[in-house]
Amino acid sequence: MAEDTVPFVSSLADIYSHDILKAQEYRWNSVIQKFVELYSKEPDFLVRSPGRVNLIGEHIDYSDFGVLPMAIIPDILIAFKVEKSSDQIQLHNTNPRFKHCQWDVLSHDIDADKLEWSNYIKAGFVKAMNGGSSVGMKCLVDGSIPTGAGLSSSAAVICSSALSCLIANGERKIDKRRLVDMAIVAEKLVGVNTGGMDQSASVFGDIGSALYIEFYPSLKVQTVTFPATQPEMVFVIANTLVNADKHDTAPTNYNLRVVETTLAAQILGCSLKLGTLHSRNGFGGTLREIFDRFFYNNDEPHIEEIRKLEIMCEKVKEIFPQTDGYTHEEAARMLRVSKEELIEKYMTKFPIRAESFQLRNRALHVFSEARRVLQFKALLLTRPNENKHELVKQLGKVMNESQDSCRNLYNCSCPEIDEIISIARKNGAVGSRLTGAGWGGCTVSLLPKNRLEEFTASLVEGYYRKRFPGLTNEQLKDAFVPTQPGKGSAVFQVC
Ligand code: NG1
Ligand code: MG
Repeated sequence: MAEDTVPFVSSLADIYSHDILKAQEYRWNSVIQKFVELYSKEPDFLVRSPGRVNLIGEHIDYSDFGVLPMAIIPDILIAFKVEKSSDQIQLHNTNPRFKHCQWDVLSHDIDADKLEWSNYIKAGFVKAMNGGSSVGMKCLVDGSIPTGAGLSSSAAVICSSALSCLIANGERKIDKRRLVDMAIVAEKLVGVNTGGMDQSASVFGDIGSALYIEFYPSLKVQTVTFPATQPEMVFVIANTLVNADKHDTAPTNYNLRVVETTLAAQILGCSLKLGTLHSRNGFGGTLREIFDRFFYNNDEPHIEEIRKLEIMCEKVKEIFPQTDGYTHEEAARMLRVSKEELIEKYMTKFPIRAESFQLRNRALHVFSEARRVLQFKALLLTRPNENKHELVKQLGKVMNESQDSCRNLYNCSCPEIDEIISIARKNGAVGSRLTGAGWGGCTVSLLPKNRLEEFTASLVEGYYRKRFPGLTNEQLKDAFVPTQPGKGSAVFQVC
């Protein structure tokens, strides 16, 4: 089981593995140097929170089903100095794309309709200290996670800003679960009705392990190490370089998926007579709650979880026969409320737009993806002594099935993701899928290490050079993100 409080470290060797230590030391020193140039003082602390790659379990965290991500090396670093006598927060970023800003400690206003980078920092502050920092701070942010790539740059910013604020205000023993909870609510302030996967992975990450994260009935994180395979396997993240913007109001909107799955849960609850559900994501009970209640009522303890999830898929097909979606009127009728009530409750709290709700397909994706997570985890944990080839094949197969479901039932893939995945599977990947919210962003592939070169070359020629002929070699290097599982949030005190 993972440790409980955010570690304070005195050496970067406690955060990064040997092979990347030198490069990170160089980076951290440059951040400190830049801080001194800007503010003519050394920072008191540096905190960091990493991005994550989700191996499997896409778009099911907000339905309260378990997911299997791992923290990655790229991270957000915040260097800061506490200014007790000041009432100002000063914020700089090492990347000139993100403009300097400054605000009064008493007014951490956030306008969720405006996409400003400082909103993410403010949101972390507001939720960490119940209204914001009570001391002034000088901050410098440095990020190495590509933005809009499905690698949780936003969650990493919020986790590290909430953490900085707690420390600046005198806290030293910071419970990881508390930090995760703050970061989840903070992300909602910025306008995304997020699940809890990214924040949990960023805070709880562990060198060398993936994480199995459960949300129901409360947050539980288990580390899962990878079995040795012959040949050795690696996960590779390849970025489509197409931005996935969750704030746009297109029908592909992330918030709409949260509404569709929540509506499906409420309607299943009515049809299966499961009684009043507990509101968990601000709208109503989740599909996970439906699952639990249904089997509790039907008292069938002998059935395996995986089979139970298949049974839920059969129920979904019975209750939602329409394969082409449900209009507002139809959904309202099934829920036994008026169309106006439905719109008021589900469509006004977060930016969203929709002509119809794909209740059947979304619910089928959620229950079947939850099943795939259990299958994937079981494969990782069984460690068979023989037939390691078969294990790898099975892992790849589950990843591919996840991709099919994301594309066909959840409609969160896009042509660029499909293209990378098709090239990847023909050139060494045993499994390849989108990771994160989709609609652009990154893919993750599982492949034998000895095919890495061929795999990379095929994507460079078959995808990057064709789609982005002007890409420099430096940009091309950034298209592949380092993928060893890394440590979660940590604090470094500058002496
Ligand atoms: P990304 O795209 O990495 O920000 C989003 C959500 C997750 C999860 C995934 C889909 C936020 C901050 N994160 O991740 O909670 O739902 O999509 O599995 O909204
Ligand atoms: Mg994000």
